[in-house]
Amino acid sequence: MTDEHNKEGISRRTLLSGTATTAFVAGGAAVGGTGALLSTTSVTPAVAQGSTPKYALSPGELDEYYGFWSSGQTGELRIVGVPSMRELMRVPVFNRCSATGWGQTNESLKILTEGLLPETKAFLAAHGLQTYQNGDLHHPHMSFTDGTYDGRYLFMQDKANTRVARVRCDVMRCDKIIEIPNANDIHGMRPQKYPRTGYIFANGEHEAPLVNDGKILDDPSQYVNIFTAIDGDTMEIAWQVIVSGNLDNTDCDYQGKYAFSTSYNSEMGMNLAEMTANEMDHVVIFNIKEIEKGIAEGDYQELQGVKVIDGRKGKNKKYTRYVPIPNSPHGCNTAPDKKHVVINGKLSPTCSVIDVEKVDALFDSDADPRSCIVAEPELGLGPLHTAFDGKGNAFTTLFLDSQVVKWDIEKAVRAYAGEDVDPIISKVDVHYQPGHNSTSMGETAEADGKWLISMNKFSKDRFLNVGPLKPENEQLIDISSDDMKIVHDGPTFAEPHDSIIVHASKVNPKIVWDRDDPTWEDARKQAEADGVDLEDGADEPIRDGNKVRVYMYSAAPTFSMESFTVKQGDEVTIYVTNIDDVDDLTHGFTMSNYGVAMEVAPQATASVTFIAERPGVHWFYCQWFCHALHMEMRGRMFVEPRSA
Ligand code: K7E
Ligand code: CUA
Repeated sequence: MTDEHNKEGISRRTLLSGTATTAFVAGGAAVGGTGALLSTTSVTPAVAQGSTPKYALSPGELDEYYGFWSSGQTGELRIVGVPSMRELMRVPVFNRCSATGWGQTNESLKILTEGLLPETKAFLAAHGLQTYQNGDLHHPHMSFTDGTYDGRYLFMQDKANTRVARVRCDVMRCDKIIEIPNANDIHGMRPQKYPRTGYIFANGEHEAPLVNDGKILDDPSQYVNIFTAIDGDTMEIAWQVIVSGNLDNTDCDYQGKYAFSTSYNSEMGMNLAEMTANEMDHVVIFNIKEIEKGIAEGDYQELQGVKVIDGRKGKNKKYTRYVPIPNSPHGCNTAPDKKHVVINGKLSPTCSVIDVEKVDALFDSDADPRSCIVAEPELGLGPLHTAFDGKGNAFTTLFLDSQVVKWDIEKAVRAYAGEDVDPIISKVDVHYQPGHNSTSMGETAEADGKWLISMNKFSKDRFLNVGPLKPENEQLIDISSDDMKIVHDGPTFAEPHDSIIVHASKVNPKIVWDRDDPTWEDARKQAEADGVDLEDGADEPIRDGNKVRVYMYSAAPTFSMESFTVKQGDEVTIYVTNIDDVDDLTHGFTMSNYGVAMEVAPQATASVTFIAERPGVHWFYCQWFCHALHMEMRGRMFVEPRSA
């Protein structure tokens, strides 16, 4: 890196305040001399040249990979084809979805409400709500078996409302959402890689009093943070650990022994100056077996029904170790070599590399916590996240430099040991300010080194101007050779943080639903109690006091009921079963002027409940274009006025 380049980097740092900039420089100085110099770095041009890029698929051609994308504050999961970057589907999770009725159907409301804490339900009820209407989904990750994706589930967190959700990969629908007690604002989240998932590790980012009931307010000395292990099969909380400092991102090893969490605020500061004051923050290493043993032996307190172990700094060295890391580390990424964990420096221009084989000694022999660090290359300004190609190389996003840097892990280890080698292979400009990146199969032992996605926070001039709010820009980079080639710009709506790229052979969703799917278990039971077969529907509404249940099936282009009559004020539940056993033949049910709409995919049952408070004639219709006579697929609800 030339001096001029450095100056340019510094000017870009106006994104950070003066305080943080000072801390940044301090952090860099703190590790000076340990990393290699950047003098021989070559910056590859941002535009691919030459032959037709292999990302371009012909019409009808299928992608080689599924991309599972977060959507940040939009709250949904997205499925993107890689390498084409075509958005294939949006899976509602923490958001409210107008198209599918997620957040309105009884089936989705059950999932959205059953995992909420009692006080949350009471809080929401005071606002006339059954569940939150927003979420902040950063990290989607697939379940693992033996170090690679197994195609069972996708897990994801909600930083906004402290939840963790699961999506079934067989139908690509969310089936579980739980709120995490004791913790605040789940940020980093990863599934256990080995032997299987197993645990979902979830970081509470924002510290607060452990019982946060208002008795303690502005007394940060009594604030803690909580690391949570969730059982991915049952979606119940296995245990929690109290830690010192906040928790940012997390990952775990390929041996099933340790999990690692970065902390950008070991100071427990309450403002920017305090949070960035220390030259060193830390990574917390969690000893999974010892924590399990401590739980089994009763070394915990029970809080809100959860077993909580004390792993604070200096408390109990069996459970946790605090490894000093230069100022404000962010990303935490385990390499497919099953040996190295890369901690991304953010305010420090370095990445710190932990050797998992040296972690045992930290717990067994009280070794210096830093003795597990085997490399600390200086990579550029603002390293946030690292991905891998499975060939010994790492790819780190440099937020402030607007670059991705490719570097050799083994050379970084040798340089740290004193050898005169430069671990940096190449850099590529990205547009602009990248956060996460991901490589094809890169967070598994089967990393294949074909594609890298740089998930850029700013798109500025890369697309037609759509007003002050701009899309993000996700760039597809060919990493099959040493000079990284950007082959595609992919605009996305607010705001993907993270993504994973999963080979299509790992995922095999159903074409139509199975009729015995548990999703509509409640509808099945109610129909049985009413003596109705869901697939046959009922000829008339079934009245039960002021509760009315309407059972119909849909078969293109008709609903089994042309009309039905209810009374004003009735609580009406409509059950629709789509009996079309045909690939892609989805119907919908919209009750006009009632704010009611839901999707019913082939062979599914969906239901919705509303109060028939508007008298008169109300058309219901199918809102999913299903047939040449789709417009004709409609019927009437007659609501008799109360006075009549
Ligand atoms: Cu870096 Cu929430 Cu994973 Cu965003 S976090 S970039
Ligand atoms: Cu059924 Cu449109």
